[in-house]
Amino acid sequence: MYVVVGLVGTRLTRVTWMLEELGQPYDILNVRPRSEVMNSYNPSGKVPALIDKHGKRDLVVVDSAAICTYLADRHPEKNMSAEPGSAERAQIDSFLHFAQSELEAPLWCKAKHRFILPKELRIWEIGAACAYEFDLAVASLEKRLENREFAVGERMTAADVLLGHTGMWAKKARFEVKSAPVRDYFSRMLARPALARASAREDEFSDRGGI
Ligand SMILES: N[C@@H](CCC(=O)N[C@@H](CS)C(=O)NCC(=O)O)C(=O)O
Repeated sequence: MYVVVGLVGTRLTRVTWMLEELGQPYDILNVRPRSEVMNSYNPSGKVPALIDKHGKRDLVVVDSAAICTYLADRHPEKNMSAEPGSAERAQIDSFLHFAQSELEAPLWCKAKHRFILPKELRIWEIGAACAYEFDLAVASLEKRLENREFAVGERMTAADVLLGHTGMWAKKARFEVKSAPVRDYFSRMLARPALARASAREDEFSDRGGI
């Protein structure tokens, strides 16, 4: 049994989406970043964390990409990752890192300067630089996807969850996606029934985050 800890409507959705794709039952403990409960699961106080209650002791995993990789590895029969050391695994991991360090980074940078940082540290004009970097990342993604349906292979993997969620974030934050193939890819990912189920579960909570 899994418990997803953190605020719904944030990167936590990557974890609920992944669990829905894997068909695994889970509970959600809806707590705000940097709250006492969140700090007890993640030293940075950031959301999300996953508690895996399968063993003798609870295992806590933090960082959304690591959680998605862990879940894919725990359920290899669902084929959402690949054997460590294989070419496919290297590609999946590469997309997971790309999603965070290139595609997500400008979205997060802008969000920090709008809502997160202490007011005196916020730079309003950062938005233009973030949009510029996001355009570069989208152009790279278009090349990397080569018009495939999924990021790697013929099926949905953890990489698609991370990329798809970041596409959803870009839409909410009104970043323009200046690539038709990438827009189509995001649309396909956001139409996944598993994401709709994850959103419905999260809708049970009124306290939501913005991304
Ligand atoms: N690398 C982490 C980043 C987690 C993160 O920054 N989460 C945001 C919400 S989506 C958060 O907790 N922000 C609160 C803060 O930075 O104070 C992950 O992917 O899980």
